Amino acid sequence: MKPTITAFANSPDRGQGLARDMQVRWALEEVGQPYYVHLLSFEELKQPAHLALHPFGKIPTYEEGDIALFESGAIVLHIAERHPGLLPDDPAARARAIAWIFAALSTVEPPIVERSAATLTETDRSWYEERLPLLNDRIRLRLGELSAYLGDSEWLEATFTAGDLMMVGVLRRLAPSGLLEEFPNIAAYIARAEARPAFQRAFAAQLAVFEANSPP
Ligand code: GTB
Repeated sequence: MKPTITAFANSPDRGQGLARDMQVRWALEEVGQPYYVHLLSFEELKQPAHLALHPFGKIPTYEEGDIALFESGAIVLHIAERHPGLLPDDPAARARAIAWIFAALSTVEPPIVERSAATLTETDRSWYEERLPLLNDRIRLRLGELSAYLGDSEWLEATFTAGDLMMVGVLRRLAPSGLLEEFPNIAAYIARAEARPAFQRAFAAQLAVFEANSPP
């Protein structure tokens, strides 16, 4: 059955593929699963129809038959478990790949989200100039650790997995910060992932939505 996902009708990222439907689209493209997209306005996100699907009124969601999911990590893991291509068959390697999904979302992402929130909502506050370097240092700590682990490897484990997909999805949000340039192996890792045909298809699909809904 063809699943339906939700995405922003007008993404605030202006088509950069930074909203989290991108990870879900990318996972579906990696495994060759076609999908429908239900586009929602910000107002619709908070309406009862969507809240019944997503308790926090956000995108993305995923529906397939009697399965209704929210949270990009849970959705990507579900896709990876249902289709070959994003999780290794070997149980130990599979468990490691799943650990990287959690690491991306619960260890690497929090300081990145904190920085994004500050740059979006706190630039006019008296403490902002003092706070930004602290937020950057928290991110540098995680990037340094990730960079040391990655070394010269192509992916986090022996092959590309859902763990890389989620990690790169998180790291891409740092593009405007200038922090990635301090870690050339992480910048190269992101570029490698972005060069994957499945990423390119997912990126083009979300960009097409932005372009279709933008005035010329
Ligand atoms: N933990 C959840 C998950 O991983 O699925 C978080 C979901 C989430 O934050 N969704 C956001 C949302 O629906 C969109 S992705 N927000 C609407 C709301 O809360 O009302 C976060 C996001 C938004 C915008 C940009 N951007 O403009 O660059 C990047 C990322």
